[in-house]
Amino acid sequence: MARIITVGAAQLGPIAREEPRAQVVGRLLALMRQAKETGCGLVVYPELALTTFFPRWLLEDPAGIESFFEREMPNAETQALFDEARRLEIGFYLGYAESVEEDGARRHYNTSILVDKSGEILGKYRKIHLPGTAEVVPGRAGQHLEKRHFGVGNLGFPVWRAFGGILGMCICNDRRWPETYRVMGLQGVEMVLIGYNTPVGLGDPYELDALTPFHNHLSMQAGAYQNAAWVVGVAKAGCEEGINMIGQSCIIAPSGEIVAMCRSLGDELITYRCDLDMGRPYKEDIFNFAAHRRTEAYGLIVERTGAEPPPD
Ligand code: ING
Repeated sequence: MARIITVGAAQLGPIAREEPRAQVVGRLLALMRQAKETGCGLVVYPELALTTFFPRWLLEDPAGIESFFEREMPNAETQALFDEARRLEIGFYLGYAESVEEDGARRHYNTSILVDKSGEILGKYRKIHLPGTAEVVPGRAGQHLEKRHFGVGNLGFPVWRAFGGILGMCICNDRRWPETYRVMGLQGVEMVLIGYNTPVGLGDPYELDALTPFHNHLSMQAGAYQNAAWVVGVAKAGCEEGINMIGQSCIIAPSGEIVAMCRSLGDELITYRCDLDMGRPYKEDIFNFAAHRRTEAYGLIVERTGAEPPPD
């Protein structure tokens, strides 16, 4: 019997800096209900789906910074999302800023969770590839200070048996790195869920900015095809606090084809009936890792030691 997941990519428009969590959760609930009405068993929200993309600013007041983070999940503001998921019997991926006590210290991560149809958290991922800088880059229109606000994720790239298949997660900049998909691909992943907040550009050099939408899809389509997996990429889009963010959220098949894409820069749901067995012919033939990959011949044992540029 075909293993079908009907997936909803729930793109969000801008979230204002002062927008109350309750108002944002109301938007998420509307998209969840729309997803259920269209037969979805899983809905995917963007990265940092509860707040504005605050790493665009140099924030220095500790209490102000902490106000963008969640110390528990679910919590008072998000419990309604978990309750509705249970009532509707629909799972979800949610990106948010996580503040946690670990080894006696307060740590901060750019996090996503996978929640099943009973409203239980199945799995957690913490963003590993943190783009930008820890310090302000003078003269730049848009700053990108994730290295200042988040620690590097310490959970690896796990996958989970869920929704009838093998699912994995990553966040935003992770999608640009082939290692992200390959580590999950080596674990047999069949669907990768990705939330992103991507400014059209950081203002320099313009030539790269102009290609941001192209690079967005290129990265995810390549990751999907080369690992024979579905990829669901979901944006927080539009002009958020004066910064233009790309949209074009999409659902990508293991063939690398985009099968559904958002057209707006606001809250918008797209859906697709994803056959998890569509990746099988690719995994059994062209990307049969056991039959064709030869790590011992690569020169650098990339899985174990990590490749370093050759010495000068
Ligand atoms: N955002 C961006 C991303 O990787 C970025 C950073 C912007 C990279 C523009 C390249 C060009 O999509 C996050 N949050 O990682």
